[in-house]
Amino acid sequence: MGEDIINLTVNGKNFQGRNIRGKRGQTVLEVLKDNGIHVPTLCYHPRMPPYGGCRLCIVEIENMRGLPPSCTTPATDGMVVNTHSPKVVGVRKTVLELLLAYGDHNCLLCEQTGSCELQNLVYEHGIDHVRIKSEFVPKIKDDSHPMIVRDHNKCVLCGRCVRACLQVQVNGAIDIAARGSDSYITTFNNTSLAESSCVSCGQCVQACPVGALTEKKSRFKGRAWEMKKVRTTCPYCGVGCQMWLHVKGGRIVKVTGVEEGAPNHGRLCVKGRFGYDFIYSEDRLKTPLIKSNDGFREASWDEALDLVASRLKKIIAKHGPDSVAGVSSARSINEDSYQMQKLFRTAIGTNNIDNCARVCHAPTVAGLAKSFGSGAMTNSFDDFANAKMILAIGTNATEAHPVAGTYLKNAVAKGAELIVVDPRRIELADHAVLHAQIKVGSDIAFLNGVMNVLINENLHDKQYVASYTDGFESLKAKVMEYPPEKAAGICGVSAEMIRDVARRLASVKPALLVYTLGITEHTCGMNNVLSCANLQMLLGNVGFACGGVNPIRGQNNVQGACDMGALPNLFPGYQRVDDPKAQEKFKAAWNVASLPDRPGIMLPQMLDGLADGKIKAFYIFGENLANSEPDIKHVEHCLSSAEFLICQDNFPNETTRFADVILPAAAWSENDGTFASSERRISRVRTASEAPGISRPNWWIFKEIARRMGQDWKSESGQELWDDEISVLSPPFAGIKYSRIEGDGLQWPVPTETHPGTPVMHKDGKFTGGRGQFVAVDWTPPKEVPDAEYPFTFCTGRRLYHYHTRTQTGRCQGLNELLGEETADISRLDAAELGIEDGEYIRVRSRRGEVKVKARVTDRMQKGNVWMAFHFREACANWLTNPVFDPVTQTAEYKACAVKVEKIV
Ligand SMILES: Nc1nc2c(c(=O)[nH]1)N[C@H]1C(S)=C(S)[C@@H](COP(=O)(O)OP(=O)(O)OC[C@H]3O[C@@H](n4cnc5c(=O)[nH]c(N)nc54)[C@H](O)[C@@H]3O)O[C@H]1N2
Ligand SMILES: Nc1nc2c(c(=O)[nH]1)N[C@H]1C(S)=C(S)[C@@H](COP(=O)(O)OP(=O)(O)OC[C@H]3O[C@@H](n4cnc5c(=O)[nH]c(N)nc54)[C@H](O)[C@@H]3O)O[C@H]1N2
Ligand code: SF4
Ligand code: SF4
Ligand code: SF4
Ligand SMILES: [Mo]
Repeated sequence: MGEDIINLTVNGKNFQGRNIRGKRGQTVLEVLKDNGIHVPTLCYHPRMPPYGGCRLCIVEIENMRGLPPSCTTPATDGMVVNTHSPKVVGVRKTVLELLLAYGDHNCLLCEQTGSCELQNLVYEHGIDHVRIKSEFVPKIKDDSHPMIVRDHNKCVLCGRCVRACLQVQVNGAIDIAARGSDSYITTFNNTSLAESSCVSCGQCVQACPVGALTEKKSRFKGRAWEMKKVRTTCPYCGVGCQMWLHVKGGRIVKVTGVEEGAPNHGRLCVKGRFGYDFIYSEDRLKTPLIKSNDGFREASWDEALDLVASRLKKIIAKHGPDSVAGVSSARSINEDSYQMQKLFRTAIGTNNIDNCARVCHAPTVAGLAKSFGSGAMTNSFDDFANAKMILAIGTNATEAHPVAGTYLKNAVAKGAELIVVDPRRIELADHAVLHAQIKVGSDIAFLNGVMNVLINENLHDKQYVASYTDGFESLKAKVMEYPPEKAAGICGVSAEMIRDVARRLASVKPALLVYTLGITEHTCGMNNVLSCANLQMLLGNVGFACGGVNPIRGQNNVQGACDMGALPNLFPGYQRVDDPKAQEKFKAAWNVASLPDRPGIMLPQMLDGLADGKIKAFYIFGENLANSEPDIKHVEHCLSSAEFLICQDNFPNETTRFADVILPAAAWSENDGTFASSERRISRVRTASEAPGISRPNWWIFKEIARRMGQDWKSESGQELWDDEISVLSPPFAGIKYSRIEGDGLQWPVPTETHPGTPVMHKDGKFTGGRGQFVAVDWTPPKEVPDAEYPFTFCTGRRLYHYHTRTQTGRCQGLNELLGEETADISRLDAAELGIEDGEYIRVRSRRGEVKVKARVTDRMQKGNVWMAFHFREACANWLTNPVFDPVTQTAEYKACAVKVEKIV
């Protein structure tokens, strides 16, 4: 310990005469900053490698020549430093004057005024005029990008944007061109930003110290000193990025990443940074609506809620409580999902409650529970950046979980090996040492092949397997049926590649496995998950930092919807509804004489139940099933068969068309509550603006319905719900209280109020379920495979710029410009065979339906495959997808069916 501490003398006796302590390995600037000594900087950024370009952080150091930049000079023991000698200050002033002379820094006309670091430094140095004459020639602004304005005239060439793009986000869309005073920031090939490889994450804007990079959306909406900053959690994906909402007059004007906050450490992606203005859309639902002869009519809360309660009571009286079903929202806060499942279990009396984990990670929840005893992601996002070996299988992180994607790319930049298994050549594959471009739906064959090699070549972790797991012999017997040559025949990559993958994985310990829907959305989804768990246990990789099995959860709060018991078989905190002890506990807590003790039905059974009359009333909270479920025609038939349909949303959507009552809810930034991210982190969500019209918080709506059905619930706020009910009733969250998660959230399990949280699960061979369980599985093909009539494999997913059915991203300025319509992605070879040009409209047809859609011809697709997303109604993939399901978890096979592709003549 002792020798790691170094002592410096800074500014002699002027600095209170005390020595300054630092740690060996720190730069002079870091030591100064840690000790609260101000040194002017422009190019320095705490989360980027030092650059030494701006010459402002220069200092005088005894026995060292010149004026070294403190940001690149290593601090050493005994160093004597002067940060503000007349010489140093003189040079700094000259540097600042040069910057002013060689630019157009008219603060009156600058968006950044008040938060500009150059402005602050000029003021600090008392500069009131510029002595230097320059022949500065103004450059043209780049206004091409929908979100970002670039004004080279204000650029101070600090290089922060370049490092933000290359080293933080790992995109490399921009660079510094030319030398000396001719330098400027450019894109490759000197295109406009709009035409460049920029992915619109805005990290460069956040990093820019001056007004050279600004956000279009926030222009003239508010200046730094007028804005209040509210910390909250991103409303989109399951990474759970922490953000500052810059709010003026009750309106969000800008969003930035929380630099010192976990998990994102200042990073955001395009949706998190620019996808907030749907909140203020004129289309928001503002008042309850009741179906009338000619559409919907406005109603008061009393009328709408009385109607809901009385219709539900009648239906229950006539058909029993199990004739009612509902889905909770994975988009809104934990406290809302808790209330909804409580309404269903107490006032209605059924366990027919589910959430969109059903279409997503239900195979994870069930599969990992079987293998490890807990269905959650085992590790943390920080591990992604620090892992040495990564297997990314069926996950398109750079588009679907972009900040997690940046960590994977950071790891590669630091020397990690990344192996990508995906039918498409996704962006991650460009960073990978190997890309196994397997056939859709062939993962088990591939993984069994890899495990076959591991065992046959004696590369597995025998000690780990023997000490901590059960079932190895049956796994071994099964994978022996998959020699690499046979596996290769099924999955379409070479046997050599399978061997290579196995040997590489075994060469580094631990390796981290990350997967998402390429694994789960199959009829063999749960078996795929078991296979991933098998591989990681065989390699002895579970229970270690930078290892584990990491299913990145999709929605911002899908982890939470499951945690809260919006599942047919579980109370909050993963307590089984059929466990008598849990029954007693929840009966007492919820003050009811009985609770349903048989697991309820799952989402697909609910929809079919509507069609066959078993389900009479259906409550859809924050889901747009008419676009997101497979086979839209069938889904719409089911929805239109409902005797009574309640929709609770922020917007009218394709699903609310079928509703009898529409309840308008407060949205993300209008609520106080919590989200649970993929890494099991419970983080705060905070109110920044007022809900429009008379819309109300979701939890309030459920409470009011419960009251009308005879239940008297006490909690009056998100905090009361969490602190007094949820954390008290759920052992994994027992130690989490709002007071503990003011800043960064906590990662469950957090059993006590002094417990620090759990970044890595199943440590020291102690699996949540006792011992790790190998479950041997066989490969099974997708239910519908290509044939002569429908010769293409159809696979679906998402794209960077939109989120699901676009109720939100479709209403954000700029995002539609970045991606305005759906395409069907096909390979060059298929396009050539069919005579299809890039950009031409084609027809894609399946046994369920057809869409007219633009063709996108790309090298990223393999021959024989067609790929689409489900973001746009007209060309939504779900007109075509196949409603067949994983038999255990009822997750739909969104990732595979058969289609034909036709030229439109
Ligand atoms: N931009 C954006 N981000 C989102 C969302 C969004 O709508 N838009 N939605 C969020 C949600 S809810 C979720 S669940 C996540 C989903 O995140 P992801 O699962 O990463 O996204 P997908 O595009 O559905 O599919 C992932 C990858 O699986 C591959 N794949 C398909 N079939 C197979 C297969 O059989 N084997 C293998 N190995 N790979 C296969 C696909 O080619 C694709 O690259 O994204 C979240 N983030
Ligand atoms: N073809 C294909 N289809 C898929 C998938 C796929 O990979 N391929 N993936 C599936 C997956 S993983 C998922 S998660 C689903 C997603 O499917 P959905 O959840 O149906 O899609 P969203 O568009 O996110 O719908 C969320 C709804 O909730 C509303 N909402 C948002 N926040 C709130 C709130 O705070 N309160 C209330 N009351 N409402 C709110 C939004 O306005 C929107 O109408 O799609 C599935 N469908
Ligand atoms: S917005 Fe992101 S990708 Fe685009 S230039 Fe800036 S940092 Fe790079
Ligand atoms: S654009 Fe901004 S961040 Fe980039 S070099 Fe210029 S001043 Fe620095
Ligand atoms: S990565 Fe996910 S959580 Fe983070 S900003 Fe993007 S959408 Fe939001
Ligand atoms: Mo999802």
